[in-house]
Amino acid sequence: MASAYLTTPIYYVNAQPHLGHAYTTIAADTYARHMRQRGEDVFFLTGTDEHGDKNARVAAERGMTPQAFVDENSAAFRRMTDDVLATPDFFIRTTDPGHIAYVQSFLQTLKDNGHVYEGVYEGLYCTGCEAFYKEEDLVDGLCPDHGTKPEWLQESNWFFRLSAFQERLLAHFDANPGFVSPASRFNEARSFVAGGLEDVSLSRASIDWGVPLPWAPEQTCYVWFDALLNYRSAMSYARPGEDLAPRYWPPRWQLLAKDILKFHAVIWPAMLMGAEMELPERLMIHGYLTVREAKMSKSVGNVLDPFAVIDAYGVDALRYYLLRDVRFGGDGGISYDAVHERYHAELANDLGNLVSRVTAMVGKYVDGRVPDAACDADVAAAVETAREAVGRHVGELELTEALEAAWEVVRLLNRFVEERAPWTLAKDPDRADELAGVLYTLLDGTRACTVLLAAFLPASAPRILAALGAGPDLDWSEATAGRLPAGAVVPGTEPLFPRVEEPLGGAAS
Ligand code: ME8
Repeated sequence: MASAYLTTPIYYVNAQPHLGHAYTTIAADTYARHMRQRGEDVFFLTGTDEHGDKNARVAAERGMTPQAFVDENSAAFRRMTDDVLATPDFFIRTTDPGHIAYVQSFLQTLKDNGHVYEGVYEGLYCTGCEAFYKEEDLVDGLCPDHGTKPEWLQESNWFFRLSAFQERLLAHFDANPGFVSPASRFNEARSFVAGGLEDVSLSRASIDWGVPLPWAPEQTCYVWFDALLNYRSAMSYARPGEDLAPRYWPPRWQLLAKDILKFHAVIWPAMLMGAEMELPERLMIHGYLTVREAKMSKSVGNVLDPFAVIDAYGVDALRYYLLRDVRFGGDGGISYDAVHERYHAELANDLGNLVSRVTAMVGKYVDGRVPDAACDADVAAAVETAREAVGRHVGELELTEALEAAWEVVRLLNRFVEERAPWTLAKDPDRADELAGVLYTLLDGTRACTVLLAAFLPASAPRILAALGAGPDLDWSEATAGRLPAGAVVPGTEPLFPRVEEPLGGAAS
């Protein structure tokens, strides 16, 4: 059985989860669910990034201890994960004792391997990014992401010899053109490496809220080193008593947005090289969801509320909308109006009505049971085409293309109803066989298509299958025509995607 390890970034808990976080988690979950359907041994990791000055400062402002603060906010991210129906195999927190122990042993390995030295750091630091900036990278003296003034820092630190890895990194990029997707991000990361690398500070003297360096416990590990290691530390303690690394390492896909490309495509692989570990196979750098042109972010505050969308339209509407409206990989504007529009046009009309109409006709014309007939050959062929395309696209994390391929079948079935007009066939007893074939095709085609869509629409897929009289099996082998057993009762359903009168208001409309 193939194993598939995939990760999302671990999110900062300095504020509440927003749609941007839900987006990466939903995308990764869609992949995880799909690969489970295909019988792969999936390990899907997400979680929270809890150390660093950013959290300590907000905690202090609230009069809380950092631990109490991160406990509360990590729980909000955990709830978000559940609310979007994500199914991680482990939810990591960087305050887990298992993670802390792993970070310490990894740092010791880096040091033992000669990649760590002591020096003095002087520079501009943005707490929002938890990163150092060069003067020339600032915009009018302000952080390009946060619009805040970075602070001047000078302290004695331990450094990671990143510069020593330039050649090896370049060789890795050149030997693995699929290492970073899409290609534009690959080029960006490669040229960053080619432009020359400076060593990076791996510890901070002035910050207490972090993992103490094993050899200099008065310093804490720079939060990005601590955070990146989550992907590897989870392997060591997610299943007590079992080292998961031999089974899952390295990750097949790591998902993230372009804001943290450099950390993942440059520092992270260099750290792994320094510890003589295998690098992740591929990084998927998706774009930003933007609201009226501006990147959504907690620090900027122009967020679109995923929970409001879920309350109004249901979780599948959120998942579908995010992966359908913005081509996965690129940037895209989102709005409550667009959610409203796609929900009604595609989920309610194309898919929901198809299920309602077909099951109602089966009730009316053939006693509410699956007719004994075969699936139409053209529909069966279209299902095969879609099955191959959905599988191929999801494998490449081309999630929008995968949805489009599955939707071809939904559209075909809608045309099939109109063209074959079961209501006309039902009037002529001599055409009973033809009617049976048409209704079987509609039931079975919708069933197979639902299996294709199940990773995208995890709440609705089981309801649709039940409505059609199909069993709950989502195994990929079911995504083929002719599996619906004749004679099964077709219970039908309440509307799957009921009308919502008004779009949500607020910032995005
Ligand atoms: O950077 N559009 O955490 P973070 C798309 N803790 N995706 C978005 C988004 C948007 N507008 N906003 C956020 C951190 N994201 C670090 C990561 S990993 C070792 C440490 C998603 O809370 C996207 O995946 O700022 C982005 O990379 C991530 O959230 C940043 O989350």
